[in-house]
Parts: sequence; C-alpha cells; structure tokens
Amino acid sequence: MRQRMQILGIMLGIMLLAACGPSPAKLSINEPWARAAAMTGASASGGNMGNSGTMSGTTGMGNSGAMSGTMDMGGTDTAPSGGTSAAYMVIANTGGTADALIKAESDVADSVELHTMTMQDNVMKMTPVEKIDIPANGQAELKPGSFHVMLIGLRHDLNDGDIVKLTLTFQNSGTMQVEAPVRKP
Ligand SMILES: [Cu+2]
Repeated sequence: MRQRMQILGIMLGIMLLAACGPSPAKLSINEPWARAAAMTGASASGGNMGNSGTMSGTTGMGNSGAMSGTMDMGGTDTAPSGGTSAAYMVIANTGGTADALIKAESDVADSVELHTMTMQDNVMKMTPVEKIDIPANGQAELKPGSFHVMLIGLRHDLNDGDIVKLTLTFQNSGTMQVEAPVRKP
C-alpha cells in the first residue's frame, strides 16, 4: 500500500513537471510602421540601356564619374522599379520559448528581405539576415539603424497615411498579418 502511494506520488510529480515546462512563444506586434518613400521609375536610366553592354565592359580607370554611371545601370537591370523602403515594429514575446522572424512578404514591393545595419569601415551598411531572433520573455526591436523589413522595388509610392500589409513568418508561431501605417521618419 505504501509503495503504491509512492509510485503514485512519483507519477504525479512527473506530470506536474511536464505541465510546468517552458511555455510556448507568445508573440505580439507593437507599433508597426513603414517609411514613406517614392517609387522611382526606371525611365531616366532606361534611355541609356542600349549602352549597357559596352559600358559594363569598361572597368573603372580612375574616372569615378563614368564608373558610377555604369554601376547605376547595372542596378536597373536587376531592380526595374528602383524605390525602396523599410518597415519597423517591436515584436514582443511573453512566452517562455524563443522564436525568430524568418520571412516577411508584402504586395507593395517586388522583394522583401530581413536586414540589419552593421558598421563597416566607419560606414553603416545594410546586411541581409536569415532571421531575427525574438528571445523568450523578451522582444526584438525593428527600428531605423538596426533590424528592419526591407521593401525592395516598390510597386507604388508609400505616402503618409497609407497602410502596408505585411505577412510575417515565424519559426515557431507560424504566420501573422501586420498592417503598418506609412509615415515619415
Ligand atoms: Cu535594408
């Protein structure tokens, strides 16, 4: 009888331990916003496109003006609509398990990437990242000069008061829809 009670006690203990394990990630997104930006047409550099074949063949020979012209045209080949913007927010996690933002999508841009800013040779540079970590019982801050959702190749202007719809995918929490109002920084 006594032994039976002991076994029962142990089993109860195991069940309690399982129930008290780390709680799943519980995310909330606060203060989302996107930076106002104009979609820049490809028409200005489009006029020079016929030259790009010969131009890209010439590597810079000390003439920085000619070189930057060549590089700009290379850029228009890969990103026809040109304009870029970024979306920011605070992702809070009140759960006991860490999570990570692994993908962002939006209809307003041709491609959407996760970026951070790093200092390289005293210049702030944007660097793509595979994910943005959201610690357990903590938060990830997406803000100017730090992590952000990069909107590349805007399909229309982002004006003050517009809404940018984002679909965010998280490692553990699936997808979430966010509506980020556009404003000037
Ligand atoms: Cu960026």
